[in-house]
Amino acid sequence: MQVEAHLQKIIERDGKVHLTLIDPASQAPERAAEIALAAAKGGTDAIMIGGSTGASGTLLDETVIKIKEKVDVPTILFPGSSAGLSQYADAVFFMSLLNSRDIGYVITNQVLGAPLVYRSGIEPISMAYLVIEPGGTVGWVGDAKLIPRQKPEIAVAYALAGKYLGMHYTYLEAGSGAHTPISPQMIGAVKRALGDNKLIVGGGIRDPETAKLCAAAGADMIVTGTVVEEVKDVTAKVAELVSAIKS
Ligand code: 1GP
Repeated sequence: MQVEAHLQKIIERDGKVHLTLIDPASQAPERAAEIALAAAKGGTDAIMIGGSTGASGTLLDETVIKIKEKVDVPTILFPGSSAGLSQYADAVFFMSLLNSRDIGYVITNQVLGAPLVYRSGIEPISMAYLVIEPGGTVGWVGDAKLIPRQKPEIAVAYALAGKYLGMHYTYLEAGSGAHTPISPQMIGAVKRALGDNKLIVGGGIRDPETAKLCAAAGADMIVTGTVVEEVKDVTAKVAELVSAIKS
């Protein structure tokens, strides 16, 4: 499956993409697969699998395998380090945390992981990953020099640097469970600078209104994780989010 081309087609057809993030550390693989199936029934376009802590090894492999048994939508790894790779996924967001102070998150983990990506045939999708205030766990783990919420121009400068380095996607991350998502002003400024390059936005998006606001501001893809893991009726919640961003 060519995942990047597949997502591009969805953008051409629907305007926007919805991604469901599942953290293997949050539940057993069987439950992760149930959530993924329910999200797919609600209309999500792909399942992202990963997390900042504990999403590796057998637990990660089993989570990917179980999810793939249940759903047809693509599975995309969202690794917190080179340990976040699994040969069973369709693709990986091959990302560099550009505003990290730790060279490990900028390039060393990528060097360690690249041979596995090469051997396994997982599709790498190049991505500039930018952590914005408040940043949450990923900001702390990734030693990010957090981009201030009210400074879109700094996010624009990073996004342009990523684009000029050849990255296809830019991800504005507020941190999983953030109390405030990325501001529409920052999303709009970054999308204007990126042009055709794809913009993903996530962190703290819990309801259709916020998802719609982020999509209308210029996000090509919206990620929701926490809300999907917490809610009882996953299919209904995802359907609400999907219809809000695609309408
Ligand atoms: C985290 O952006 C993602 O990496 C999703 O965030 O868990 O807050 O939806 P939430």
